[in-house]
Amino acid sequence: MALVPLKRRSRRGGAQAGALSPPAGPPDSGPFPALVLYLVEKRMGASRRAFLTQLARAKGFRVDGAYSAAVTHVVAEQNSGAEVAQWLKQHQVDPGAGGDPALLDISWFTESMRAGQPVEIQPRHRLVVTAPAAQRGRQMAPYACERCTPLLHPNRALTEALETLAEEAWLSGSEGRSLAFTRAAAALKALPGQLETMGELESLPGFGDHCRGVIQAVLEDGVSVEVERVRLSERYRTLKLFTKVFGVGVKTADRWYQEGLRTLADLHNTRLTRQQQAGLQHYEDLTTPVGRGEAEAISREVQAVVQQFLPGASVTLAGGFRRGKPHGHDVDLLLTHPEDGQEAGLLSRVVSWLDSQGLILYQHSQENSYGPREGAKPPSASGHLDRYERCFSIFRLAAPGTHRGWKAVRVDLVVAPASQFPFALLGWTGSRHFERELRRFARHERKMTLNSHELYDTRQNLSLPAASEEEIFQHLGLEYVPPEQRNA
Ligand code: 8DG
Ligand code: CA
Ligand code: CA
Repeated sequence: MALVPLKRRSRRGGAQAGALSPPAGPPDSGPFPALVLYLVEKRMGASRRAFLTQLARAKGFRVDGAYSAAVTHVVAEQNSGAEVAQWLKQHQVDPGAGGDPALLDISWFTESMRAGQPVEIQPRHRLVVTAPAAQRGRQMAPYACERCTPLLHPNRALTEALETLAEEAWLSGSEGRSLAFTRAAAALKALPGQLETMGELESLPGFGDHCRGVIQAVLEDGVSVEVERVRLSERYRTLKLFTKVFGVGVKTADRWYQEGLRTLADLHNTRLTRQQQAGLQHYEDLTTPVGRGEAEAISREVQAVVQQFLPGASVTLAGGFRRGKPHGHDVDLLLTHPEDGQEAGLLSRVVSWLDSQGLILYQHSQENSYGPREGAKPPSASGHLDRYERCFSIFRLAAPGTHRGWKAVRVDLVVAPASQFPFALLGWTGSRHFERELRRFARHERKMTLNSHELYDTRQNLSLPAASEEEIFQHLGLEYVPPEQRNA
């Protein structure tokens, strides 16, 4: 099916008929005179709406192009009941002129088309209109990507306690448990005020008994004994120490711990990869936070080299710095060029040049493995990591005033073609939890798969293009969340 770019589609909304919008329906006639259908264009798209309209009319249904009080059945695809109700409120041409149409999911429509006549409306066909958040005791939206999460929030002591447990679970290989603590912490980060009573947790999603217990302890005693025990435990401290070495994951750190290794000095007697050797050699620098000024200096340096090899190409600072963090553990830079394909080969030239100037202390590159056939099939829903050409490196940044005159800084360089850039930017801005929640929302609420390359609609079997992050949120039916509010 041909795809209509989102921008053109969304301007042609609903009641105002556009070039592709179906004209107003015929007068009451045909085999089903009691029925007047209206198809909601939002998320269905103009071309699919036109196609479905034609199909229904060919089967004798009356389908109106404009919404009016005559409409008896409103059919929507991938919209919640609340969204359709809201849409109707905005597009009511003649308020109060009667008309209490059934709000139906597309499943009712497809079953009716198959039957050649309107099928009886079952509860599963109806879109449920839930009360707006304000009427439900200000229940917080369940997905982090539906909320604003600023960098600074008033519940730091509580979130740090939960995040310690999340980290401990992650270091123990319990991803599910880790995620539960992370989700609870993320909800607290979105609260505008300080949490003072246990009762306030009722409005937050994702708080099980364990999380509640931790919160209660911190609220009542100032500390959670469990959290303090974790913080002091030898295993937790050692695994944290080891996983901070560039190139060391949980499995390796755990193995070293089992083998009795406890300090960085112990690591000198074990076999290390080239990456881990570099990580150990520059441990102190790499565990010292990178300041925004340093990140911007590196970004300018890379921009100058990029321009030299490919005029018109750009460098964008992503990751935590784009979310407004003043410090980070590394610098994430996205390279692109306005014309697809021009960016090919750029990264290796840039890295070679920087290397030849002695500006790179370590690097390993990965080629782009996202082939042209890849876009035709849905990307893996669980695949967190993308397939862009990239370079994981350690830069030698000039640091005047320090005893050596330079500092080692971790830098990730990623190259994305312009057509995928908004997806890469969204994916590499983070936070990691915000990204995970976006993908979970896409999958469960929209039957779409999102990754750093594309958004794929599994119902329509097509990839939804986007020229900006805003358009990706629009495709997902989410309100736009600016980078500085993605600190979940
Ligand atoms: P920090 O450096 O300020 O401590 O934190 P951050 O900037 O938020 O985290 P990060 O570890 O640098 O990751 C930035 C984003 O990049 C994060 O949302 C995950 C995303 N990302 C991808 N693909 C890949 C990948 O292949 N590897 C890594 N490490 N991160 C990826 O979209
Ligand atoms: Ca980063
Ligand atoms: Ca990074």
